[in-house]
Amino acid sequence: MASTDTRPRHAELGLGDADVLGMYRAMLLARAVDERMWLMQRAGKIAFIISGQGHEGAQVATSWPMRKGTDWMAPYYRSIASAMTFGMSAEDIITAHLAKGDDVSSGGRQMPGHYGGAPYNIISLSSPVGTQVLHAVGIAMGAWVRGDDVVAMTSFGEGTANQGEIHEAMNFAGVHNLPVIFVCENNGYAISVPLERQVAGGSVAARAAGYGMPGVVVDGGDVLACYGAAKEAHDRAKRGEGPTLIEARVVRLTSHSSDDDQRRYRDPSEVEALKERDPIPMFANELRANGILTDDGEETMRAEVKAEVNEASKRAEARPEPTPDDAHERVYADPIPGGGTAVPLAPVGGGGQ
Ligand SMILES: Cc1ncc(C[n+]2csc(CCOP(=O)(O)OP(=O)(O)O)c2C)c(N)n1
Ligand SMILES: [Mg+2]
Repeated sequence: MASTDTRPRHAELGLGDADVLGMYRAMLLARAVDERMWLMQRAGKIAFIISGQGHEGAQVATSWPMRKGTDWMAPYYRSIASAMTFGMSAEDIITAHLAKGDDVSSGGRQMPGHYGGAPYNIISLSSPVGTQVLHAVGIAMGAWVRGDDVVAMTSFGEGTANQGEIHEAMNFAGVHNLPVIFVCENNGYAISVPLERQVAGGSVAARAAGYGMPGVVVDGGDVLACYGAAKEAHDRAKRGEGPTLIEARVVRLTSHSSDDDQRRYRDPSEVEALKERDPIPMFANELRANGILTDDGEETMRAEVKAEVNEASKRAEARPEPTPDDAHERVYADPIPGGGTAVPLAPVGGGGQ
């Protein structure tokens, strides 16, 4: 039966005007940080960039129900907006990309795009795709054993969904009814390989039935649809009803990373058409249609975001570089496993055989 509720969609979902404006601002901020880091990469300050542009709507919306300080996130390399929604600041993100010595993710040890931060309950990720999905299930299992009220959320691409450990993780979470939210951000490509060459059947969410959990497909450009699916998944997990798999169909607006050129494997018309599904103007249009976002409001918000990114990059660049003396810190729990003595690093370019 058709809904007789005449309230705007966000109100039906229990969100106020300030919430949706906050979500829109979070998307703008993530995009602005992302764009700034491309410039810094081109200027030789950042080694490489692996962008979240086009994924922001799904990321902000699916992270929005997560409780800061209680829940846990195991993100992936495109999770810039997820990590920022869950607590990382613009300065944290840029500092990590610059590999500064006091970066919250790893003190300059990790590669760009390897989001994480102990103060935020965001675990550090490994470069082999999909390992974070097992970690999220482990966190949920640990919480269940301890009786803690914790929900773990993890994100990954549709190409990664074909890794063996994703099957293991989802099956285990289904068998043990664990409080996990699996968010597959399906952008249609795994680097240069299109969806039809990676996912048999065309849908990742359809696999959920085999793992005894609900599988939901949402339009990643529809922020409120993504939020609704995530809120329901979060509520289910908290009620002890187990995991959910959300497949958000998003667009990858950039090349896979700053190391490739998507014009080599995507038709120009396809790249041009992506803009139609950019979640930022899509959400802005919806907020405007409901009278929530005005021209003045948007202008102010964009100016604030720009100032925040300027300030964040200035502060991040001024932070100290890591030093050779602390190269062994933050690598092992003990400075040297077994309590040995640190071997001084050879000076760069010095000697050799
Ligand atoms: C185990 C493993 N295999 C291959 C790679 C190289 N690799 C990095 S990203 C990527 C594509 C993953 O595609 P998808 O999961 O769809 O995520 P997307 O980048 O599209 O968001 C690949 C193959 C890797 N990092 N780890
Ligand atoms: Mg992909």
